[in-house]
Amino acid sequence: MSSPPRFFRDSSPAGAPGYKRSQFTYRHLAQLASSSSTCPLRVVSHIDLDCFYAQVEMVRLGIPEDKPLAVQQWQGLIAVNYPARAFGIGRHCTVTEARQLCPDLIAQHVATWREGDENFAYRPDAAEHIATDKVSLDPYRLECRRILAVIKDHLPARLQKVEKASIDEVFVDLSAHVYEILLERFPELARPPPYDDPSEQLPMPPLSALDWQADALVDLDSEQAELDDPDWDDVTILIGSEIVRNVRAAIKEKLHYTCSAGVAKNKLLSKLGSAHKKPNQQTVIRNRAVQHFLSEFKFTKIRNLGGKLGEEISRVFNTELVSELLSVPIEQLKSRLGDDTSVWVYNTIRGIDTSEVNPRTQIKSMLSAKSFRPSIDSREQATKWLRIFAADIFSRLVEEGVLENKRRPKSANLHFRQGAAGGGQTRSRQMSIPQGKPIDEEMLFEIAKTLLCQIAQEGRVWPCSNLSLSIGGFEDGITGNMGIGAFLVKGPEAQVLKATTRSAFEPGGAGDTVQPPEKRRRTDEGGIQRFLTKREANREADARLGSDVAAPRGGASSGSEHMPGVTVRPSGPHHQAPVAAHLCSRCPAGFASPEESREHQDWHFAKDLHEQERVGLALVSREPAAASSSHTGTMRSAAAPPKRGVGRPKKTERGQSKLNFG
Ligand code: DCP
Ligand code: MG
Repeated sequence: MSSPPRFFRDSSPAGAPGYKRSQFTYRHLAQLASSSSTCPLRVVSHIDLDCFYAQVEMVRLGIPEDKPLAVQQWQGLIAVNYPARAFGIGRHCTVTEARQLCPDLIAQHVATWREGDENFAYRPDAAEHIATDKVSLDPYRLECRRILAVIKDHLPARLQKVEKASIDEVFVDLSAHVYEILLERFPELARPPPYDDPSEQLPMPPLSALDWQADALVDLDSEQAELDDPDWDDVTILIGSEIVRNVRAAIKEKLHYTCSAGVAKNKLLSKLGSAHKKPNQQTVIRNRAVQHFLSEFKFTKIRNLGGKLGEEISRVFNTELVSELLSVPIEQLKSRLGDDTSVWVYNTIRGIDTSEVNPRTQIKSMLSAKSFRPSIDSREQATKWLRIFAADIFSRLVEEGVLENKRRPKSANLHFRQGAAGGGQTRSRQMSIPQGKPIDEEMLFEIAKTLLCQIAQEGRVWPCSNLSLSIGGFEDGITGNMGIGAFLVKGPEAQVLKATTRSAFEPGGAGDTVQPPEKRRRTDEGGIQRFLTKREANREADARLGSDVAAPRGGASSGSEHMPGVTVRPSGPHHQAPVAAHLCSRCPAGFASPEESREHQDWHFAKDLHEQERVGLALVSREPAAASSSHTGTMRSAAAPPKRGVGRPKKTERGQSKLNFG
């Protein structure tokens, strides 16, 4: 890849009089080396798997490439391979319609979790079990990871900038890598600029023709510029396209998947490029071709203009075409869209995008959800789903590096849609995730149950048509792991630590969306003494559990059996029959008031910490629950127009809207 192709000649000597000079300078070259997002020589690629879920199923089942296959979710289709598309089958079709179009269609249902089962599985009867199954995207997420690994393996580690944009697409900023290859091929570029002045123009590239091999090269308008000599931006994009071709070949060779790619100067253009010619092709948009390429588009096809913003622009300016919007002066855009949005739109339709390729996939929140048709009407049923949600989210947290404390969420939220399917009111409760102990699946399950318990306490909440657990407020590099030692510190320091720990466990924390102020627990007292001595109920529960045994793990011990169905209740001053209106989700205790119930939860928390210290665990060391997760929704940050009233489109992972609520 790094040996000079035969069609290169020598560069024109730098600074030599009479020679045509490049439009680029030595400063631009330095910007390329540092992957500056404003560098005009920048090279970015967007790589998108072809009919991704369908390919995963084909490879998994060993189905030949020319057989029509679609991936089914209940009665709908969520991925369709290219042979099936030739029959007119698309995601809009039902399975029945698709079979009418192509009787030989292989319709493979996605894997599902089944209520009460520990693991997801491919089940032949999944389509008939919409009420008891929840879609699992784990097989696709697993393949996504393998693909990412191949891509990263193929690029020099110190130069790579890869951003996972969704389950089947990545952006790669190739600038620094391209720079290195450029200098290998054209060592004269490594020389200092004439007069040591970085604003000096580069010599022209020494080439008569560029070999684009099998790339789809976006046309230029009319006779324009093809006659112009290639400049360094053409060369950098050519080198980028060589790298991408090799990456795609590696994915095909190692994992048997085809993908399509766009190669251009930024994310906006490369993304449009990858979709331009599918499947299994790459499209190159040279800088000189940008305007012509974009002018043929409807702007609603452009990233972040597909949503409400795009709709509003087409309504206001009565067009959907980039070519027509190009003639609208910036002042006119500003008068209708506001300053920031106008500038963003103005630049975008001209192919200007300086958003960074962000190698850290910044997940903002994770969501696991299920819609119930018919609705469910008991806490026991809901609790079974909470266990699945906890497993699902935990396995994604493991991927996010939570076990290594790389990132950690701060809050958990349970949304509960009350009423028959489609209608009703949404209730939600949020609480902080305790910062003093490692997160594990069980902790998430306990939190979810506590939140459910709070919602259920409101009374008259059943039936439930939709339930979702989400976590958010991710933070990098956590340092605040305290363990039980924090409680044993004396003096003012101890007060601070106690307060921190207790507030971290407060259900009524900052983001609590529903809880009325009077239900928030007091924060004026704390510490393990309080937890271990105060409540008779806690002692009783302690005795029941065994004094040095932390809350039980595993479905049976913390599942519906322990969800208080109002059977065994400790006796004592705090829960005299028949009141047990506030029931603990972890043990058989019941309480007369929500405050007592929350204090009891704090006791559980403190006891867990105690147990953790006792067994000397700094971190939970368990294998990722590969077989117990499902991907439903992950919000990510994305380069986007500035926020404004007209509903900035939110970047969600593709498939989310369709797959969230099995
Ligand atoms: N997906 C989904 N529901 C949607 C869109 C997508 O479940 N409404 C899932 C299935 C797809 C995967 O996400 O396989 C990737 O989405 P793409 O839009 O990239 O579509 P494909 O990869 O299937 O096809 P293409 O070849 O057009 O990229
Ligand atoms: Mg795709």
